[in-house]
Amino acid sequence: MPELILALDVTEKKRALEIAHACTPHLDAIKVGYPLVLSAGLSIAGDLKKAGLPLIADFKVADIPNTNQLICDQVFAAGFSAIICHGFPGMDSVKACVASARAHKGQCYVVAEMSHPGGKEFFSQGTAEQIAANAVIAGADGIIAPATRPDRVQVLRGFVGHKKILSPGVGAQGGDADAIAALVDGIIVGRSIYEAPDPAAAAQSYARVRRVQKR
Ligand code: OMP
Repeated sequence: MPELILALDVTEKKRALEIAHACTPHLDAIKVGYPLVLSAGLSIAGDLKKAGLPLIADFKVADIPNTNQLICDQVFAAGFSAIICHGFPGMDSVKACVASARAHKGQCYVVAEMSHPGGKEFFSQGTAEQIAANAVIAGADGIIAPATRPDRVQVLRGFVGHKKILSPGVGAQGGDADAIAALVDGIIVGRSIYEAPDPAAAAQSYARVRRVQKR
């Protein structure tokens, strides 16, 4: 059954913590990226950890192996439990993120194909498939694949087998949570929850995906 992951792209610390607190009963994890960390600092991880949920750091790490490892080590030391990296810098760069994750008993997810319209420009012609296959070889825990293109998620499932697929792009980007739920292991939802008049009610509504059986 897929997990519900809140993308907490809120740039005001107090508001971010309020939303996280209110939504926590309906969530399986919280994903934090540049918007919140650049405004509130990396220590936001310590504040959010009090909610008791796994914290995913979405820094889409995309550098040489040594720099990737240095970045990931900081992320895990701050209290995050997972890192998202890009796969296009190559297998060695992904392996560096996986190694850091393992050293900290954390997880590593690799972006295989992006959810926005421009995501079709370069993650095409077999590139996404190759990134997904590399993620498996590198020992990553799973991939990120687009809820906006369920057909592509199905193709990429063929490359990752039982590894996890976390899928952003539902709601604000047009993806259908119910259509993608049976295909993936986690659904990432941002604006449709944190911009809702009642974020907790929106999270509770999306939490229906947690009852969907995987195909
Ligand atoms: P909403 O579009 O507001 O639901 O947010 C989606 C979240 O998922 C944001 O934090 C994005 O940065 C992230 N995301 C994508 O939208 N598309 C991708 O292809 C990959 C990610 C991601 O890696 O999480």
